[in-house]
This record gives sequence, structure tokens and C-alpha cells, in this order.
Amino acid sequence: MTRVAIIGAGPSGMAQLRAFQSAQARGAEIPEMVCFEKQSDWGGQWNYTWHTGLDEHGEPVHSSMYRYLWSNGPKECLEFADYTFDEHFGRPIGSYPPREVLWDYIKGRVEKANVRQYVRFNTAVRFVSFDETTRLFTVTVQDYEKDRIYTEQFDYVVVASGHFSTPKIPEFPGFEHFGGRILHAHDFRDALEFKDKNVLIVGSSYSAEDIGSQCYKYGAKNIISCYRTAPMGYKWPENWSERPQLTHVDQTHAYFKDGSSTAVDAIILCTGYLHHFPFLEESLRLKTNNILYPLNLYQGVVWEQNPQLFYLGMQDQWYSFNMFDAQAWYARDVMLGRIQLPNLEEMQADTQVWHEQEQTLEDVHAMYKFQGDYIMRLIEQTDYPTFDIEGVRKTFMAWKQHKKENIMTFRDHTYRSLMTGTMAAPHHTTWLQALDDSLEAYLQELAPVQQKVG
Ligand code: FAD
Ligand code: NA7
Repeated sequence: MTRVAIIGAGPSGMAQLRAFQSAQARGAEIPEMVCFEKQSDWGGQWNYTWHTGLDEHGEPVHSSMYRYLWSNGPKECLEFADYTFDEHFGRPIGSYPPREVLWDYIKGRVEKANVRQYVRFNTAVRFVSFDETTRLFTVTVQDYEKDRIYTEQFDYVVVASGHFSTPKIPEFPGFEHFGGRILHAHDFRDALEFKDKNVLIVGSSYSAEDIGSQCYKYGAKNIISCYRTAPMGYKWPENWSERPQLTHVDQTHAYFKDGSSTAVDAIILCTGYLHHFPFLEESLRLKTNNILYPLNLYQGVVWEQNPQLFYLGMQDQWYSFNMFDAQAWYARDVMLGRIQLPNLEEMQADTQVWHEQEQTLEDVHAMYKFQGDYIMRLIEQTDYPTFDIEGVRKTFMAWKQHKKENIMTFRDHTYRSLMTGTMAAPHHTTWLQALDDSLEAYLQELAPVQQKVG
């Protein structure tokens, strides 16, 4: 029997499980699936842990998510086309749910699909190699529950291990003498740690914006963010200033490229993540920055040098859950023989065109259109339910505008579902006032019986 190894049970790995189960439900014969997940539960980044550094097994902690994290974009832009928010919650909820609420939603679909049986939890993939003669992968894993290292063979491997887990850590002169705490965003957990502190945020992307906002919300004294290329440029609250690149620090102060300096208590490096696959042999290893169209991945999914290997979710994520779905359905159909791949040269030429097109994109509108077109290209080739991607793009544009208007209130806006047409319900408390991010607090206005359907 054909065997498929899926590495990781985050949203991408869960999408792969659901894709196969969906084909099976429609009468297809599917391969034997084994999903290896090093954590004790599924959900990937959305499975919060208070741990930082190493976990209880000595394994690098995967999740970079923190307490009080709420969706950074409208939920209407990431909705599954085959499992809607309406189906899961049974009534409209707000557009920017906290982490635990989104985790509940992601889990709802795969619980309904009954695919947990395919996941081996507490099992870290240690090494994957490929034998050109047998054309099989050998996958070596460590089972932490049984304290056992073992090896199995597979026809296909799907790498769904995420790429926002291994921190990209720059070094600045003086760091070794700084008197406060220096941490990467990956290790940020609770903004209350920085209450009444002067916090320096290095970086100007999603983590910088959101971790700075968390610190503001939970009572930091001052927030100073600094950028290498371009400022975030929002209208910040009074105690938040944005400066050019950090040049150096001493024991108490940070110094910037414009000659200014300021006293800081803590430095949070929001400087991005590395695509890191220490468990793959060299010939299988994707090497890329965080971009929309990496080279070597045909249709953003198939490892061109060996089309028995697939990667999910390795792009810079303007779209997320429904993009992982589109990719998982496509990978599934290649494995089921429903999609025939062209030869290597044709795959490379195709990828090159998209990769080069990315270099020409001039603004966020073009970038959303680009990734949206990419997703639609995949969906057209499978039976994943099609949806109004142009509507999603317009929702993203509204979100951008709301952020521009007020970075501290954009999460109070609501949007219409592109899957069901349902209008989101305004949350009972504004984001700035809502200090409790638990699922119970978020859903508290719902009658218990309506909280979860599905
Ligand atoms: P992950 O979620 O990273 O899951 C990968 C899984 O693989 C993990 O469970 C991990 O334990 C497992 N794994 C890794 N290595 C191994 C191994 N060797 N062996 C076995 N298992 C392994 N997206 C949004 O849409 N909205 C948001 O608001 C949002 N906020 C974010 C905030 C932060 C701080 C971060 C870091 C990301 C955020 N994202 C957000 C993006 C997020 O990455 C995706 O939503 C999604 O989690 C990606 O899914 P994934 O399955 O590809 O990867
Ligand atoms: P991103 O989006 O990859 O952004 C990384 C940021 O870090 C970006 O602003 C970079 O600036 C900055 N950076 C990187 N290296 C440096 C150095 N050496 N000095 C200063 N600034 C630097 O990562 P995020 O963590 O923000 O977001 C990742 C995901 O997490 C995202 O999908 C969200 O959903 C949550 P640049 O513009 O390159 O000059």
C-alpha cells in the first residue's frame, strides 16, 4: 500500500489529512497516512505553550504565539471553504478572534473529519532520506512517550513543519553588555512582563506591530520601535515612537541611525524567522527567504527535483488557512495520480515566471492579487470548493485601511463572510478593553448550546 508521511499537524498538516479524508468520503482509495507531530496536540502555532527554549523533552519549542494574541487579519480572509465559521460556532462572532477561538475552529474541522487517528503525537521527525533505487523515503523519528527512535519507509513525504519557529537573530554592538533582557519574538509570551517598562522593538513587520501593540495594551511605559528598511508608519499612541535602525546599545541605552538615543529596559527582536529543516537530507532541503514564490517548488508545493516530496505553507503568508487547503488538495491529487506533472524543465520554467513576477509587484494590492491568483490556480485543478477570492482581497484592503485609520481599533471592525454571506457580529468589548483572551470570555454572549456545532 502507498504510504504518505506528513511532517507536522499544524494547519497545513491538518489540511493534508482533511484533503485525503475528503477524497475518501467521495469514494477514492487513499494511501496510508502517518502524520508525525512533535507536540502533544495539534494546531501548530495555534497550540499555545508557556514554554520557551526547550520543551519538556529537550525539543526546541515550536510555537511563537503569545498570550492575548488575536487574529492579525480578518477571520473572513482565512475561512475554510469546506468548513465555515457559521458551521463551527452556530452564530456570527467577531472578525478578529483570539488565538484560542481560532484554534477551536481549526480543530473543529478535523475532529468532524475524524482524522486524529492518523497522527502520532509526541513524535519528532529526526531525519528523512531518499533512496534513488527503491524510490522510497526513510523517515527516522523519536517517540518521546515510548522513548524510542525508529524508522519507517514511505512513498511520499509532505513537509508541513511551518517556518515561523526558528528565530532570525541579528547581533548589534553592545548586546553583550546590555543590562536588561534581550529576547526574540519567538520567546515573547506575556505582555504583562513589560508593564511599566521602556521596551525597544526591533523590526517593522507583523510581529513588531503586534507585540508592540500588546505591550501598549498591557501597560508598557514607552514603546520604541525601529526599522531597517521602512517604518510601519501608523499613527501611534503618544508613548510609542518609531525610529530608524538601531546602531548599538550600552548597558542602559539604545542608539539609532539618526543620532538619537533612549533608555530601554528590554529589547524584543521582531526580526523574522528562518526556513529551517534540519531533519531533511541536503537534496530535499528547501532554502528560501520569506517570500511569496520560492524557487524549486512547482505550483508552490511540489519539490521539483523529487516530485514525491511536497512542501505546504512555505510562502510568506498574506493568505493562510485557505491557501494551505488549496495546496494540500493539489498535493493530494498529485499523489492520487489525478494531476500529471510536467517534466523538470517545464516545472522550473513555470516557477521561474511566477518567481520573477513577484519581483515586479509594486504595492500590497498587487501582492494580494498575486497570492490570490496563485491560490485560484491551485483550486481550479482540484475539487476544493471555489470561493470569491476577489472578495477576500477586498476585505484585506478594507483591513489595511482600518489599520491606517487607527492601529489600536482596527480589530473592532467586522466583515462579511465570503463563504456564507454572514456578517460578523461586533465583539462585546473593544480590543483595547478586552484583557481576557480566553475562549470562554470571547464567546460569553453565546448561549452554551450554540457555542459549537459541527
Ligand atoms: P505551523 O503552525 O508552524 O505548524 C507546524 C507543525 O509542525 C507544528 O505543530 C510543529 O510542532 C510541527 N513540527 C515541526 N517540526 C517537526 C518535526 N521535526 N517533527 C514533527 N513535527 C514537527 N496566521 C494567520 O492566518 N492569522 C494570524 O493572526 C497569524 N498570527 C500569527 C502569529 C504568530 C506569532 C506567528 C508565528 C504566526 C502567525 N500566523 C498567523 C501564521 C501561522 O504560521 C499560520 O496561521 C499557520 O499556523 C501555519 O501553519 P503550518 O501548519 O504551516 O505551520
Ligand atoms: P517578517 O514578516 O519576516 O518580518 C521581519 C522583520 O524583521 C522585517 O521588518 C525586517 O525588516 C526585520 N529585520 C530582519 N532583520 C533585521 C535586522 N538585522 N535589523 C533590523 N530589522 C530586521 O517576520 P514577522 O515575525 O514580523 O512575521 C512573521 C509571521 O508572524 C507573520 O506571518 C505573522 O502572521 C506573524 P526589513 O523590512 O526586511 O528591512
